[in-house]
Amino acid sequence: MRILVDMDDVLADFDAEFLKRWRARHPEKMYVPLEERTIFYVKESYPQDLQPLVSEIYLEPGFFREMMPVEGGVEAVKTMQQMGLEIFFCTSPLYVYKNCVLEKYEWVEHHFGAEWVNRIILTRDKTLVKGDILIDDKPIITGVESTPMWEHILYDRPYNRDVNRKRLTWQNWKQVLGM
Ligand code: U2P
Ligand code: MG
Repeated sequence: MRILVDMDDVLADFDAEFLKRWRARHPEKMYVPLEERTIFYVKESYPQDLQPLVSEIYLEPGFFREMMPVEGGVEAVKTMQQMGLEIFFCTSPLYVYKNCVLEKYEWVEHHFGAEWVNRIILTRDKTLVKGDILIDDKPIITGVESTPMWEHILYDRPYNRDVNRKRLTWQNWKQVLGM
């Protein structure tokens, strides 16, 4: 059984890192609390005039490296591996990839250990990757393969709750996967 695990907002807390930086830098400006997010992309969740300031934050050096782990995620992935499951990280770099690509590798090395860097699959098209399950917070995942080999199980987030699909968190993954 091969499990593909997404990184941003599944293992690394992109939304929390963004909100922390946004509120510190622009305390006078509006913000969208995580529970009120209905749109996957943080940039699209903000009014158009603020969008350049939003992307400025997640494009800056250190953003991807300094994200906190999502609670329970590192432990869950290591437990899965100990149970004999084959784990790969399956993550998409930003289109503006300069800091993000290097820092995703650094993040995995720091939070999982150097040997786990071998398990990173970095791709803009996850439908091309072979696996049994893809755990990902993105509501709809599309690419050149119209029928990917994996089953998409949602990592539960406020902005994907309108999608009717099996979902889990790092608190209930064993029950959901029947393990
Ligand atoms: O857009 C490419 C990838 O960057 C992460 N991302 C980007 C913008 C945003 O608002 N939220 C977000 O998570 C996602 O990376 P992944 O979850 O694949 O690791 C998105 O696919
Ligand atoms: Mg994600």
